[in-house]
Amino acid sequence: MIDSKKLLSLIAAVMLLGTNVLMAQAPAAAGTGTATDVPAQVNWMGISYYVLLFLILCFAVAVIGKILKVYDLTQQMQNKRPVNWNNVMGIFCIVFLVVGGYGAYWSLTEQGSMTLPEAASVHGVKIDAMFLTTTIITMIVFVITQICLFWFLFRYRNSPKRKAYYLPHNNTIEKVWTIIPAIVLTVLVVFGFFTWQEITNTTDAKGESSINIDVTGHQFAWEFRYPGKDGLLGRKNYTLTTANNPRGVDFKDKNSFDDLKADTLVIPVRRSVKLNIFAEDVIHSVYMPHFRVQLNAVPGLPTFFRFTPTITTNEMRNKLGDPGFEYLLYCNKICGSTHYNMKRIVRVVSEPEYNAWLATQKPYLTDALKTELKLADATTPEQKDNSSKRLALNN
Ligand SMILES: [Cu+2]
Repeated sequence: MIDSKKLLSLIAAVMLLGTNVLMAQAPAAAGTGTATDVPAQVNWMGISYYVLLFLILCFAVAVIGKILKVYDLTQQMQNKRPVNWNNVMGIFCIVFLVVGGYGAYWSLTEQGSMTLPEAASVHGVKIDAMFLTTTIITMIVFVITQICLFWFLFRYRNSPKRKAYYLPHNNTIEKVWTIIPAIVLTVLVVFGFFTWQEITNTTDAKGESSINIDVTGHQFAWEFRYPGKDGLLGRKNYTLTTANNPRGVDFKDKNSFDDLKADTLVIPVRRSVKLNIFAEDVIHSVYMPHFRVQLNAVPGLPTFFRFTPTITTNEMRNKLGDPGFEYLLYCNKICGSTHYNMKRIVRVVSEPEYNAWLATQKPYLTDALKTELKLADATTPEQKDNSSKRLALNN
C-alpha cells in the first residue's frame, strides 16, 4: 500500500513540519521568558499531532481508493458500466474552481487589511500605486485564466461522442499572448525604474539638501550618527575601531569632530533624508514599513536609501487616534537569536523641533576618545585653545 511516491510525500511532509518547528521558536523565544520548557513541549505535541493527522489522511485515501477499485472490478465482472473517471475528474475540477475561487476571495477580504499601513513618504505613495496597479492587472489575468482552465477541463472532458480538434499552430494567438504581456510588463518596469532611480540617486535634486545620517546595524542594535553644525559626516574606517570608537570614525577628517550620536532616529518632515547603511557583523536590513524603506545592511558594502517623510508622528497619531503611536525601524533579516529585539523609534517632527532636538544630542567624540586619540596633547597652546572651542560646540 505504501509505494515510493507515498514515501516521498511523507518525507516532504516531515521536512515541512521541521520548518514549522524552526518558525515556532520565534514566538516561544519572544514570550515572557517564564517556563521555557513549556513552549518547546507544546511545539513537539503540535508536530506529532499533524504527522498523525497526515498519516490518517493517507490511510483514509488509500482505503477509499481500494474500495473504489473493488467496486469498479465488481461492476465489470457483472457486465455493468464501470465508474466514469472522466466525469468524476471533471466534477472535481469545477468543485476546485468554486472552492479555490472562494478561498482566494476569503483570503483577500480577511487578510487584505493586514497589508502595509498608510504610506508616509513621497516615494511610498508611488510604490503603493505600482503595487496596486500590478495587483489589479494580475488579479484580472488570474481570475480569467483560472475560470477558463477549470471550466474547459470540465466542459471538454473526454467523451466517446466527441473527437478532439487538433490545433497545431496559430500566429494570431501567439502574437496576442506575447505582445500584450510584453507591453504591460514594460510599462510596469519603467514605472518602477524611475521610482528606484529617485531612491538611489547619489546627488541631491536642485534646491534640495539631504540630511545624511549613518545607520549601523550590529548584533543586536541599530546605531545612529548625525552630522553636527557643518552638516557633514566624517569618514569612517573599520580598522580604527576601538572600545571608545565603536563605529571606527576617522578623526583625521575634521568633519568628524562635531558628529553626534543618537538613540532615536529623528527626522524633519518634508526634508530629503539619506540613510547611509552599514553593518558590522552579519547582514541586517533597515526596514521602516510606513516609509516603504527597506534595504540590506551588508558588512563591507555600504548602501544608502534616500526618502522624504511626509507625515509627522503627531499627525499620524491624530490620524490613527492612537496617542502612543510611533514609527519604527526594524531589522528585516533574521540575523541571530535576539533579532526580534532590533528596533528603534523613528520620530518625524517639524524642522524647528528637529533643530532643537539635534542641539541636545551628545557628541560622538567623548572625553575618553579624546584622551585615547591624544587630541589635546598633539596641539600647540594656540591650537589647543581653538580646538577646545570647537569641541565645546559639541557639548
Ligand atoms: Cu539584524
